[in-house]
Amino acid sequence: MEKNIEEILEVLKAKAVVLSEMLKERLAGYSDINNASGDHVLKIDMKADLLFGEALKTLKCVKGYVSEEQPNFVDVNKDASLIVTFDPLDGSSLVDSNLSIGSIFGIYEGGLKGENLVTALYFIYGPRLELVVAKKEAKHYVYVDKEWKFIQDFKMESKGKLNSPGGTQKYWDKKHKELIDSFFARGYRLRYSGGMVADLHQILCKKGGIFSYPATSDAKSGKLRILFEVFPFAFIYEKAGGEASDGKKRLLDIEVPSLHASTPCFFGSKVEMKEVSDVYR
Ligand code: AHM
Ligand code: MG
Repeated sequence: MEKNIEEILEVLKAKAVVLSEMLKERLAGYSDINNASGDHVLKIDMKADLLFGEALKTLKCVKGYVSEEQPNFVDVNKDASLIVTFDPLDGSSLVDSNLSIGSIFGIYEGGLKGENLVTALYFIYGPRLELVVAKKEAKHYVYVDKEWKFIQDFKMESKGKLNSPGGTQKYWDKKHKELIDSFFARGYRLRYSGGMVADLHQILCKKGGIFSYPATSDAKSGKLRILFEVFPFAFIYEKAGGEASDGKKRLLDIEVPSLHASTPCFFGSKVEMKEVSDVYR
């Protein structure tokens, strides 16, 4: 299985280099398509989806894949055992303003359940192209001189200083607002770009803090999608020594009701995550 995962990683790394070059043109135009979550799809979202999807289709070890930009599961080889889920371009509403965006992947052995996740990774397209890939550890790489160079294993401290609160504040419930306010009252600093890859990557790089995207009165299951965004980051945070929950339960233990389902989610270092669970349980 290890060899097959490496094969998938090599293909995704090559395509991320291609995508990062494509992003250097200002491809901020919209297509006339809405995806399964109702988002208006950018042309570059479709290109990214095609780039990764077509590459996965060439691999014998891939049973199939699900993309945020495709309504259904895509079959590849029925006798293979690995399934890939991906958000080909997360944070694409930031393309026009030239903020960092990313691509997020989960690799499953068996069905699409948290316990079957064997590898999770993301690419971040910022001033530099970087990769974080978690199997046993969460490993951080940078692409320089046509090579992926290892930087570090992420190891979060028990407590951080950053607060990254998602969702529209007027739709937060009272206990959530009090929780977020209490972090600020104790000196936590606001860090929120609107792209979860960059926001969660920053917390990992600074070794701690809290990112939240709660249930709100206008989105009862939150916004972020379990398979494309939440499970991969939950896996990466746990491997980096952090935690990830929906407030009540460990995220990797939640059910997946449908391919495009979303969930409230919290990611962070242990001290902040304990406060989340005290407020939400
Ligand atoms: P996308 O997949 O359409 O780009 O949406 C996901 C993004 C995340 O990167 C980010 O955390 C969230 O949406 C931001 O949402 P909001 O604009 O409500 O703060
Ligand atoms: Mg997304």
